[in-house]
Amino acid sequence: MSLHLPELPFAKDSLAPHMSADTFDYHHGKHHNAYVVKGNELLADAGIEGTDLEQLVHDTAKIGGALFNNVGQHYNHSFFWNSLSPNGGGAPTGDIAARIDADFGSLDEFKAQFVAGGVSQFGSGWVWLVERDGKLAIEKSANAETPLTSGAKPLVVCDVWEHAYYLDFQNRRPDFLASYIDNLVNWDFANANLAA
Ligand code: MN3
Repeated sequence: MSLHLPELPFAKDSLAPHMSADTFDYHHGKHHNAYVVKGNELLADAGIEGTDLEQLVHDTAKIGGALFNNVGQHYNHSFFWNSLSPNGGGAPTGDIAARIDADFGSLDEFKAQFVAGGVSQFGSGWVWLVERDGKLAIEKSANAETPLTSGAKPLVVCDVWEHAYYLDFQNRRPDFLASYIDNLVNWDFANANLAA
């Protein structure tokens, strides 16, 4: 088995009301698990083994199709759980705070651009804070795609597939994205990725 469903790095009821235990039962327990199960089937069919997830993302991106979609979704979801924290949101600290001020002008401007990026992703996908070419940037990706495969360093991500927010926010994707920045985003994870 190359892919393993990670434990959530927090209690599944600890992000409510911003993200409910019901959402995690479906999103982590069913959606993410399905990508892991299917991804392992397709990796076995393709004769690909390996446990380094970033390497598997790079390798399967060259192949594409259902194989990449399942491996990419496993990577994206694992990154998303780590991008959330019961103590998240609010003003960042450390290097990421200074870099946001330098590259976006202010936390408010960063938030506005992040929400706009997630809202403008048509259909299913993701909105990311990345470091690319030495600058912080907001990038969106469709379906299972990730900026990792085009040379950026992902810092945090928010899932904008409807399954990420429909139980808690119904169709209000803009409110979900604002709540992510205000209440959930894990700045410690962003700082750790920035420093890596
Ligand atoms: Mn999802």
